[in-house]
Amino acid sequence: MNIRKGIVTRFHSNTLELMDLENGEKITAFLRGKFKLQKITPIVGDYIEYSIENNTAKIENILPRKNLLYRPKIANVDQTILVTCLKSPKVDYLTIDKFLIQVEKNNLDCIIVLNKVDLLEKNEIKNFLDIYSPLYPVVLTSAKKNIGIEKIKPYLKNKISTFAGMSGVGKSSLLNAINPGLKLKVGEISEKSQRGKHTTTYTELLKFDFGGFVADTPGFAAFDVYKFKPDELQNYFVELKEHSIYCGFNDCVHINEPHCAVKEAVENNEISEIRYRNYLKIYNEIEEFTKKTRRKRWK
Ligand SMILES: Nc1nc2c(ncn2[C@@H]2O[C@H](COP(=O)(O)OP(=O)(O)O)[C@@H](O)[C@H]2O)c(=O)[nH]1
Ligand SMILES: [Mg+2]
Ligand SMILES: [Zn+2]
Repeated sequence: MNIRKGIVTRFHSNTLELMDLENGEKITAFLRGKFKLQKITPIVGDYIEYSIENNTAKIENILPRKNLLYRPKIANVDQTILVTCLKSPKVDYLTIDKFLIQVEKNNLDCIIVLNKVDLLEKNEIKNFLDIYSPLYPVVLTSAKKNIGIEKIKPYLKNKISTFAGMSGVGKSSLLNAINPGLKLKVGEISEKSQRGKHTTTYTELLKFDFGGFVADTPGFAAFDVYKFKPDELQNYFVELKEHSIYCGFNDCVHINEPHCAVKEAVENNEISEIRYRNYLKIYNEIEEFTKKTRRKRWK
């Protein structure tokens, strides 16, 4: 039997679509019964081995997963491109930080794309860069004016990426600018339809002509931060984590403790005050959320 390697790109009711990793051919394949017995199902992003007999492709093996994201389900993601804008729609730094926390929680590499720079003043761009460029690679773009598109491509090449960010920031527009053949619908509120009331949606891996795959969905949701424990939160602010090893107390959460290296770093402008305040806000939001759900459980 001739065994070949592929990657799962999409699901249908009884079959799945895969792409042969050597020749890029798109193939519709059936699952073997053994997967049902083993209760393993391949998901989008899975690297698999398949065979072809009598013109029928069958999945033989699912190769070990590097990781697994859940909203929606997708395997083997290398990195997230966090797309944001600041105006139209207005996105605040708190929302951006909630996305970044999810990225860190899932241990993904992250590139921040600030889109719609055509709508911004120089000082608005500078403020953004002052906060985020010490922490993550930042690319400035305008999908509308075709600015910065070439700078994103090297990050995407030969990787599996997900595009995260609020609805309307320009994720689909950017993907179309990066690879015109993708023909993604612009102006569609995919985030809403994912919750699945009126339209059935699906995750699909799309291939870039220059190599690499992308899903137009994040694999996580910003509101999932409420499920974290408050003292776990600091691990997902990269610069807090870095400074916290010098705090006086091992279990310092950088709020009221003395000898706190994080608070010192905020005072010395080594940590952005905006980021630190967002940390406090999210910390409090998690505590409030935990109290509320506990109260509900007692009723
Ligand atoms: N001014 C401006 N508008 C943009 C830019 N990129 C996208 N848009 C517009 O923003 C809206 C939402 O874009 P879309 O790609 O659907 O966002 P998505 O929900 O993140 O996929 C559309 O009306 C786009 O034409 C940009 O760089 N500048
Ligand atoms: Mg979209
Ligand atoms: Zn501290």
